[in-house]
Amino acid sequence: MITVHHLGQSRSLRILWLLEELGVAHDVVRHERDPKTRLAPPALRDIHPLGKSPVIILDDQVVAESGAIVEILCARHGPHLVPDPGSAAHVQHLELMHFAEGSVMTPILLNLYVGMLGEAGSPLHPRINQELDNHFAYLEGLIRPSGHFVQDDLSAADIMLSFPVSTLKRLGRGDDFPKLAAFNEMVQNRPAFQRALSRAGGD
Ligand SMILES: N[C@@H](CCC(=O)N[C@@H](CS)C(=O)NCC(=O)O)C(=O)O
Repeated sequence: MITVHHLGQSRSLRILWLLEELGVAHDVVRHERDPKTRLAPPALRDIHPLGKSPVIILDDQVVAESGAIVEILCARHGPHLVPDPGSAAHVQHLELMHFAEGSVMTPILLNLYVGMLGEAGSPLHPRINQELDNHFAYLEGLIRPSGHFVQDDLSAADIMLSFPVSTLKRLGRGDDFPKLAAFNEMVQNRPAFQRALSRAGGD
């Protein structure tokens, strides 16, 4: 059995979505953010020392880090979501799996935290915006005519990239990257994504 520790309004929704796409039975434990700080509650530290989400319990083993969780679940239950090893698509897929957490999240988080500084953070915003544009323009250029990254159907990289792409709307940049906006729409319209949302408690 798989248990997913899901934090409300967080990137762990990707794991619930993946499990719904794969039709794999799982339990969901929802954790609420502190209403003031927006941080995870202390209960998540009882599950994993980092106190972050997603965390899953898989055969009694605690696994953190979205990319690792997605890879493990695809290897067990969804090899069709990963291009054939040895293919050029597999190489690009691997790059994007890492890009999703390792690159594009950096300017997104900098924007969030520096934004909290108000006026004091203003000297940093031009550089942060440059990097947001750089990373999102790269992703916009990778969307295939099918509306997906890498393959012409859903892949694990689509699932990993869905979270950073979803932040564009909140940044007020949805119209600047129309292919990414359409990708976001496609994700939200998938029945499995809708099921994941309802298992997550609506956000
Ligand atoms: N790279 C990690 C990031 C984990 C992470 O930062 N999760 C956020 C959710 S969006 C979190 O738990 N934040 C609450 C906190 O830091 O207190 C992953 O992808 O699993």
